[in-house]
Amino acid sequence: MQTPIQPLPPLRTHLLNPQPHLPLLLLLRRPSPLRRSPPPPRYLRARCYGVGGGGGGVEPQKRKKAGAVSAVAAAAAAAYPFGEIEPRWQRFWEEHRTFRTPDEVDTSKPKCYILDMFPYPSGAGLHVGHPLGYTATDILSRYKRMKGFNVLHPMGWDAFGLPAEQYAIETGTHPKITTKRNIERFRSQLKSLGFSYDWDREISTTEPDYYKWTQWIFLQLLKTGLAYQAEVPVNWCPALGTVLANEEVINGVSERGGFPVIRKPMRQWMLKITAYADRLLEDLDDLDWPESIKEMQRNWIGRSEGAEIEFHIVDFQGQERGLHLSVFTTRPDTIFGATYLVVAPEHFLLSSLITEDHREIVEEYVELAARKSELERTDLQKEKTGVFSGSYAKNPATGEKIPIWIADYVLGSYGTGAIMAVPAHDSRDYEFALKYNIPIVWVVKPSDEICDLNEPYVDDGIIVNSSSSVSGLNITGLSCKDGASKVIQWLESTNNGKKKVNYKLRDWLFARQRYWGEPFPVIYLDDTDEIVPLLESELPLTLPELDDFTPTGTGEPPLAKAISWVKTVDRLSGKPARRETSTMPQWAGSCWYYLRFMDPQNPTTLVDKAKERYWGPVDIYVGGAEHSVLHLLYARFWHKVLYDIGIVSTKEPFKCLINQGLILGEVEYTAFKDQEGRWISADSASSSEYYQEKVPAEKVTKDGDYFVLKDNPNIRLNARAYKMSKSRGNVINPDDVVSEYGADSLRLYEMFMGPLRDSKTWSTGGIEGVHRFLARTWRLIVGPPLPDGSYRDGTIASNDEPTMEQLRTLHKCIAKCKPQV
Ligand code: ANZ
Repeated sequence: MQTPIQPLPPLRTHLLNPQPHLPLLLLLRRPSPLRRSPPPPRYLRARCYGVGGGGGGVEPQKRKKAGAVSAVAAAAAAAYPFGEIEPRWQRFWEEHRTFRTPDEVDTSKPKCYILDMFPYPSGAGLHVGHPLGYTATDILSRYKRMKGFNVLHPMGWDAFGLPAEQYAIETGTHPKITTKRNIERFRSQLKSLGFSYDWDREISTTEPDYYKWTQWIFLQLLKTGLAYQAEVPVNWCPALGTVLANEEVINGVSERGGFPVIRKPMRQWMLKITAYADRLLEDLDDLDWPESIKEMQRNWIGRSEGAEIEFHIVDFQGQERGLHLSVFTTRPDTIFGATYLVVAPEHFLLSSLITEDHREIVEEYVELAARKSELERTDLQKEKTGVFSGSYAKNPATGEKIPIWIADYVLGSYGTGAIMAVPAHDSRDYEFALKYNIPIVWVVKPSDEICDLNEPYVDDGIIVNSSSSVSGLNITGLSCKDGASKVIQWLESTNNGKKKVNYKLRDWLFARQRYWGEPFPVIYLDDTDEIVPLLESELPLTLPELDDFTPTGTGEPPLAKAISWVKTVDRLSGKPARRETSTMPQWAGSCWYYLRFMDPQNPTTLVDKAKERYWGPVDIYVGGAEHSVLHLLYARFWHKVLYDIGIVSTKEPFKCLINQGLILGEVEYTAFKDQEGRWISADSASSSEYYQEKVPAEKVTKDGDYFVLKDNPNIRLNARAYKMSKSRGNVINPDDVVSEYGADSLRLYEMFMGPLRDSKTWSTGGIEGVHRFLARTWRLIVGPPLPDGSYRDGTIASNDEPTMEQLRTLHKCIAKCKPQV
């Protein structure tokens, strides 16, 4: 039975400070002093946690669900009534909206916007990896509030996406229902962990009030010419009658059913992210982000400076055929060494290049190449293959006739889809030239000294062998850099080419043939197919209700089944029209959510200008490294577009980025046995005749650097931690941990596991240790349980001045805790 609980008396600093964790722990349980008073008086009296008692307010059989509740954990729980303390404070925070950031804040105070990457509310609920970053940002947020900052620390849901739709296909449950259910579960899980989010700012990308502004941004992209349509290949599965997302295709077959998937061109919405490539690259320099993530973004954008060079096509006699082939090169300085050209098998000029006597063999080759992935084709280890086209080109620098080959190590999707091959200075070309007996001409050497080169020399050096009276070009003796500039000048003055910058980054395919996404705010006029954007006043264009989410079988998205929704009229002309049936990709909603958190209910604008100026940019953004490229690049792109049209005041959305490490499952031990079932030590178990057996942790002990069998220390074991996965059965559910040990134990344990950015292995033993530490802290403040198992009223803390002895102990402790610099 519960009796009223007294307020926690103000804690004396001499009790708060003995250990650095201690004040934090205690303060975590108290609302910020900047905000509200402590909870109403209630009698601080724990239930009986002794034999037969419900530890932490959770029934023993319920706690059992978490796995084997160890005797140690049960005993520790008996001394720390987290099941009473935690929900009480969580209720208090909820009732008093303790962590609400008011709509209007005192803007003379400094601000700190601390953001977690908002989760996709999956059916599986929270994972122990989620609270890792969330706890770190929670600690920071509470700290900053106490330091007098206005803190924005919101949470929401990135809730459009495939799983809810697949579930709808399988069960007929509307994705709206599944999403709502999953969000409720996630929310209650997060609340049970005691995070200090401002729940008044909660948003979901699936709410029409939210996606109205996602659609509005799309309209701005359309207006500025950054959204356009193009024919692009999609993954089409004829057997399933549907277009599949990349992640649904595994080794060329559908993940579901294993049916063949082909690439089929379809008209798709594209976003011109390439127009922002340079700015996306340059502005990385000023960001306080992990260098590895910046490098990944740089590589993804893949900027290459060089030249585009025109080669005239000639016949065997050297006669011009009135055609020319454009190549992209990053080494125009090596033009005198270009002894052949290569075009990709999918090059648009291929059929005009191949001569009749080579047609059959080329066609065969092209067909073979079409079956290979780009990765296979560009693998440096793979033997290079190719076929001669029968045509030649004139090297504009030497005036010489060089052969044109077709080879799949050149990709149709990069540069111009054709290269000038310089075997003396490029390893792939070298290997190819050796194989097909093509001349190799060295035009760069490492230094002035005479040296014989008999392998490709790919570095910079001094240019040799590079002058011609035919073209009048002479770069011999120059450095590669100067040579390249001179060649570019010459190309431009003789109309043979120009300076060119290329990017690996492609425009963003911005459409999915799916139901559960944002509808596009455009219509097509039936008579002319003209695209007409909706008026801003017509937003949001809401998703129509649909009962049948199965694919149409024609490649049309499921929305095509909403016939009365699709059929519409153009407001201005009154002409019959139809709506777009594909939807936006899941990335769309997460591209700008951090802005909406600043002003989540604004009905008239995406974000109020003054609020954006105060809160922007996000000061600290924490999330998994799996988003290091796409989400962060897309969000940066949209932010820059919004900057250009005056919606936001900063060039970048996220000032500081921190990637939390992965939490791996508990270490697993394996031992070897021979055919007779005898143990074999791991260091001598090289034979494949031995088989492996999993060994439970309680049978393992550590001996020096090795893990060995407890009852036979001569047998060494293998120890390894794996990524948590359902199939491995090593997933830890945070709910179980919270009910067994309390939220504080989970949070504190995750913070003590190791540096936030590192990968770490889960250890149930570790959490028990942390839990015991908390229990000790509890006993220090409240005192040990009374003989009947209950606790004293109030705490053993007092307002008395500390004695000299206490102060001495305190300061000795502070000295010990002082960080070692
Ligand atoms: C001549 C040359 C000489 C090259 C030399 C390299 C070294 P990045 O840095 O990745 O941009 N290339 C161009 N287009 C290609 C395509 N579609 N598929 C495969 N390779 C392609 O690389 C640019 C270089 O990759 C270009 O410069 C071209 O080879 C090749 F000593 O041209 B180079």
